[in-house]
Amino acid sequence: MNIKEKYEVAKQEYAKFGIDVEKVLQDLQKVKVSVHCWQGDDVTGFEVSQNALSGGIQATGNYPGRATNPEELRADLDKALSLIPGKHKVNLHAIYAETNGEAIERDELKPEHFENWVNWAKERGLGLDFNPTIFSHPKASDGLTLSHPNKEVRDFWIRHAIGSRKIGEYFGKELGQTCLTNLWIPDGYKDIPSDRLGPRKRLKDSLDQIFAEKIDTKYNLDAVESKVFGIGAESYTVGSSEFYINYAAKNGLLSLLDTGHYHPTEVVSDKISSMLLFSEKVALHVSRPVRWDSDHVVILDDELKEIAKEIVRNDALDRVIIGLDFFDASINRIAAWVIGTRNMLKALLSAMLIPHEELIRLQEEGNFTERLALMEELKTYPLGDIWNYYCELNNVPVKEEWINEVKEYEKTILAERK
Ligand code: RNT
Ligand code: ZN
Repeated sequence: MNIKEKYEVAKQEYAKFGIDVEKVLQDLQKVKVSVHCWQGDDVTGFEVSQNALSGGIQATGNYPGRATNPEELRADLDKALSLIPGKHKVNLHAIYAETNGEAIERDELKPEHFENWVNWAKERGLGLDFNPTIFSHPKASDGLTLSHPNKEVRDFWIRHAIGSRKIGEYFGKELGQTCLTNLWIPDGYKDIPSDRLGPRKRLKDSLDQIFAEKIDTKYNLDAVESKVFGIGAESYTVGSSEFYINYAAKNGLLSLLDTGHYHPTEVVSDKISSMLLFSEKVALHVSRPVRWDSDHVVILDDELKEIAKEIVRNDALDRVIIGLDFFDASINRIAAWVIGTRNMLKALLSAMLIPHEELIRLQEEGNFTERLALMEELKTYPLGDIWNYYCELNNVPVKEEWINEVKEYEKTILAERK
């Protein structure tokens, strides 16, 4: 049987539950995942005076072939995107600005420094998302930025964050797709603080200044990303979950939930429904924490599938903005993008192939035996046959065929890099 024939058989299996697989594939085709550019170069960026990665995050490994300039990074993204079904978005950080060899301070960055990215995205019909880079910088060297006791430091980062929102607005206008501009800061303390309120008050005040100017939400949406701890900031994080959820709710911003930013027994899949009850939209950074916020490549594990179920089951594909956030420098970086993004899409497809109404009914009736039995049986339904056909439809490699393409690219392109 060929791919199409297997698909036709699999389709019948799902039709038994009243699932219209053709419609499922149309829905999946509309999903845009925001693919983070920073997997391609270990969160390095193109600044003239390069600063080591800081802020309590780490990319470990030294796999050869890292992109070291905008052309290489875009070529690598092109390669990765050619192996992923669907049309997606690319997520940029301020450190990926192109300044023609001129040292431009972060608080001086303007839309013009992202013109090449915009032209590249336009040609491909991609959307762009954005992030101010509030780490890896001398003004963040003591681990404090927007909550810094020194007003000059705060003001510098406030200016950068305001400029970033304008860059987001520019992306939205130019590309006809709303940009999500997400703010994350590393601020925190290694050891037990003697004042928890003061820094949070200062952060609140900084955010008030950053978001004072309204930007048309057709072009730009603002999100704030919380965290529980970082390396070197183990005892206290200024921008905690409670801080940002309250701030976002009160000020009409989006909360961004990163799957690596909670206590290990807490899961983002359980948070989505609560967020959806109180906010129009919520944003995600899908990552894979291994023992800590390690940002491993996303795999098709239970939590990823559970997150996808929450989005699909609650009819929230247009309310949950899905972004990826991992950076593994120990494996081929293009493969990392392909694996993580294909898995995100597979998880969504898998969620779309579940008879949710039936399972909800069983729960309502208190029939937990059948609920569990059916949920377990569904795990071995022929998802793969549907996925393979979807890849074929999208003219991207089926199954592991994409690996050869990455190998070839590694041999001909990456191996030539210094
Ligand atoms: C850090 C946050 C943040 C970064 C990126 C590079 O813990 O997750 O989102 O990973 O901005
Ligand atoms: Zn994140």
